[in-house]
Amino acid sequence: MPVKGLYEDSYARRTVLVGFLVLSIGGLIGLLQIITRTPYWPDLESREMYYLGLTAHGVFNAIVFPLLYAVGISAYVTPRVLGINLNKKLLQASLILMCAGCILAAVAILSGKANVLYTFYAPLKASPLFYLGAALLILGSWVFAASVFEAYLRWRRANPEKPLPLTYYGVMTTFIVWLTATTPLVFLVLKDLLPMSLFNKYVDVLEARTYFWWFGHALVYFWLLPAIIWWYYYIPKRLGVPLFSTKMAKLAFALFIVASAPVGLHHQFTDPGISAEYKYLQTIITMVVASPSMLTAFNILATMERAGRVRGGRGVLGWLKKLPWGDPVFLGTTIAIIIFGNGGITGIINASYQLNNVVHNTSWVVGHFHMTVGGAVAVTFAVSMYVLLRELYGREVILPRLQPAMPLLALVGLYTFSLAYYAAGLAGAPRRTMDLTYGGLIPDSWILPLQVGAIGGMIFFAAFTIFYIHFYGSLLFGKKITVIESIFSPNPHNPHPENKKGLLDSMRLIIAITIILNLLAYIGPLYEIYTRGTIPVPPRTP
Ligand code: HAS
Repeated sequence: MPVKGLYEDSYARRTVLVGFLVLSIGGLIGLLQIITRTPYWPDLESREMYYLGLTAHGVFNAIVFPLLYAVGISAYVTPRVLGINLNKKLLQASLILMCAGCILAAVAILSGKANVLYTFYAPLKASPLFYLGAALLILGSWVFAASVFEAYLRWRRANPEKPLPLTYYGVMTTFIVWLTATTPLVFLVLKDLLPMSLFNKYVDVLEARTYFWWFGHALVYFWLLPAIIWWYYYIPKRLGVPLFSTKMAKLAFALFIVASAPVGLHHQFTDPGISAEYKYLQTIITMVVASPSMLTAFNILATMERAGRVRGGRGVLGWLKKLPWGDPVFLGTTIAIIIFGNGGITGIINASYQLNNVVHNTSWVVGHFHMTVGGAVAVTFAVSMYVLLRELYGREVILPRLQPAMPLLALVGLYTFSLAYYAAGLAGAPRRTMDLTYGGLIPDSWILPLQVGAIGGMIFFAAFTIFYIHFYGSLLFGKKITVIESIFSPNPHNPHPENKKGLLDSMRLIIAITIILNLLAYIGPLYEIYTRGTIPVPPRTP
């Protein structure tokens, strides 16, 4: 194996560390927020601080953290899975650009000059530093993506007939989805948002929102994909059985590539000015992009069942008892998948044109995305660190007996939070509002669910407090160890058996379908917006 130098490892160590550092700040702000917005609970933040905090919470937790984890882990697995190194110069350039981007955006947000929330809807205006920071962050990630694609091409040239290893198929998927997602965003930032911020350029709200959501929904799959890579890799490996179907897993990844982006209009059901036909078309594509998650659930469950039966489990559910529930990483990974089940199903409800009118802009949506990105994604990333702290940082994890408490509390906390927030949302409680009492006019039906939700949020915070005791504690005080064999090292037991290269290995075909589907989905709405004539409005500083 030509795994030498391993600059990838030091790259991964830095990006993952900064990612989790940023998450710890964003998470702490989340705690202040939930207490502040709960009716008749103390205000821990002023009005300005609330929106500053909400922006920081969203940008840190949902943009910076998943991006840094994704680039770090992808760098780490490349030499182990493909047996070749990433281009060091590209990695260095990407690190510098992303660091500069993070610093600029953080300065703009924390100084209160970018209270525009993580969706930065026009005509809300932030300091140019914020948009510049976002642009540099994305540029850095593009340079990283270039290193991934370049490594893939080198590997493909050397192995023209081999099927692409599933884990790398997942890495490629992650960065193709990221490129598809960020292209319309970069266009929006350069064409409208930066000029709006620098020169007070007037901006058309609907046009800007349409480009934003073209990016915005593909973004959520970019968060999810590294978690799915972990599920597909870790579960069969831990259980000592092959994945139920590698082809099905590749099909799931391919569907994520083609259908992640052309679905943004399901965030704009209530926006006037886009015809219902286009919204229906994107609703259908939304159902297509929901299917790979269901394929994944089936594939993982079938793998677990196979392992349980191999270990002697009998009957309809007897195999469940044979699984290694005492292993906190296995337990946590499974809990993340269970949480995703709930978050995913509410996503299907959101995506229904009619039902969306009931839940849009309510606390229901907050419940949905905490189950998906807070649960499936953040919990998976965190429990994966119980393995990677050893491998990446060479530290034994401290307080091992406390490890299962983290995913278990996350499960209880997130279910309590989200079910309560669903209930409040169905009763009409809005999201992104600091004072929900409305001077005493608050409906009774909101009060209890919002208070129960806050208790759930605090339990979830406790789960991550335990994680950070492990994370920072192990880095500082964990016993130094040398892990010789990575969990991603090739081994005699192949968790993803596959002999022949198939149609799904044709990245060119998949990329061509992706481009065609995106054009089909967006030519209509954009043509409608431009032929009707845009209505630019002046920017507003929040
Ligand atoms: Fe979403 C809003 C639709 C998935 C994140 N979503 C959001 C927002 C975020 C977000 C952050 O259609 C808010 C944006 C904002 O600020 O305005 N979402 C969907 C759909 C899916 C979906 C159809 N979302 C995600 C994922 C996210 C995420 C993943 C982050 C990672 N979402 C919407 C819509 C809105 C929306 C509308 C706009 C709402 C509005 O009006 O504003 C699908 O991809 C979901 C498919 C998944 C499934 C679940 C499959 C089941 C699994 C496990 C089952 C477990 C079992 C138990 C069986 C159908 C994987 C296992 C047992 C064992 C023992 C192992």
